[in-house]
Amino acid sequence: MTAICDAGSVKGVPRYKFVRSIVQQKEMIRNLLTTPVRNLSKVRFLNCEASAYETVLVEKRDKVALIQLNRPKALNSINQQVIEDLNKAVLDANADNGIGAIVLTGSNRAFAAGADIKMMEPLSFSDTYMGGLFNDLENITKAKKPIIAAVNGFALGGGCELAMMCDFIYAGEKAKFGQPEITLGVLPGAGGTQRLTRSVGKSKAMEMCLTGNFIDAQEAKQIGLAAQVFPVDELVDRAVAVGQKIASFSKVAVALNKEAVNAAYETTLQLGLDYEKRLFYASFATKDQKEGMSAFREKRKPQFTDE
Ligand code: CO8
Repeated sequence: MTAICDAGSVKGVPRYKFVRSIVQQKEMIRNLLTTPVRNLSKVRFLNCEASAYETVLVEKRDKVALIQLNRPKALNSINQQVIEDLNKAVLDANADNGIGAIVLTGSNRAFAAGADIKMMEPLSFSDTYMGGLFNDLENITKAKKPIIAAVNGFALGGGCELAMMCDFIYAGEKAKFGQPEITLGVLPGAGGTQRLTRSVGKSKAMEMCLTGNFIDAQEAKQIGLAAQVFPVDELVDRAVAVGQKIASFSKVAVALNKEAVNAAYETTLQLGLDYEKRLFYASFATKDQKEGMSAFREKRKPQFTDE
């Protein structure tokens, strides 16, 4: 640890990047040794680059990219490597014309148990502030293609925040959501005080942030945090099936819908309604609008070309 702290004094290089390299090298080796070969053999990697990611697995299931956080020994806690891998995986899927939706999941035990506490422990204010700790995680919200979070197990702290960055959440029956940062002497730093409040209202968000208490899947659904609850073993398949349904629609229409719903978070009702109307009018400039409406009139299935 002394070496790690000394390394942090190198001018212009945030200390967490040194912590990251040492902790993650160990983690990589552990993952390599513990990942069951039978699981890897089922996985078809996008771009055939199995080594492209250290901490996520990417599987292409027809028109859906299934991205799985894969840091099992640390319950998928999020460090810089996870963020880099996740961003790249989402970016690749977003750029792949054969993909229409993305499902983000973890393991049955943990979607993600938060930011990596061991990596954060030695950091100073200037390390985090000047280094922009975790800023890059927000990049996944720039994807035009929808991202469904399929949450089994723990989604805590940054894990809950990551799930909320996705477009909607499906929960496995045993999922647990929480913002336990208060118990560590900090606060949510990636949307837990903002997205959660907009999602479930002030009273529940405040209770979760101030107590650190977890809520279960049923409560998450009841308060509107999760859209649906599924049995643990069915969750990913159900999320992928919904992803396939979304992927069967015009990609342009899907992206316009996503953009319009997200605008509701950012603006007043009247400005949001005006924005929605402009996007609605813009959809009439697409070939897919003509195709969708003529297919309805001709009583046939539409053939969207994403134009
Ligand atoms: N960071 C690092 N390691 C972790 C984390 C974490 N967040 N969570 C679990 N682990 C590790 C444990 O240290 C343990 O490792 P080891 O075997 O080497 O000791 C291993 O995962 C298994 O964990 P447990 O033995 O504790 O498993 P349990 O089943 O007993 O408990 C819990 C599971 C309840 C999930 C427990 O591990 C726990 O409370 N974890 C911490 C949860 C938490 O406080 N999360 C919030 C972190 S702070 C945060 O997220 C700030 C967000 C700011 C922005 C983030 C953007 C990404």
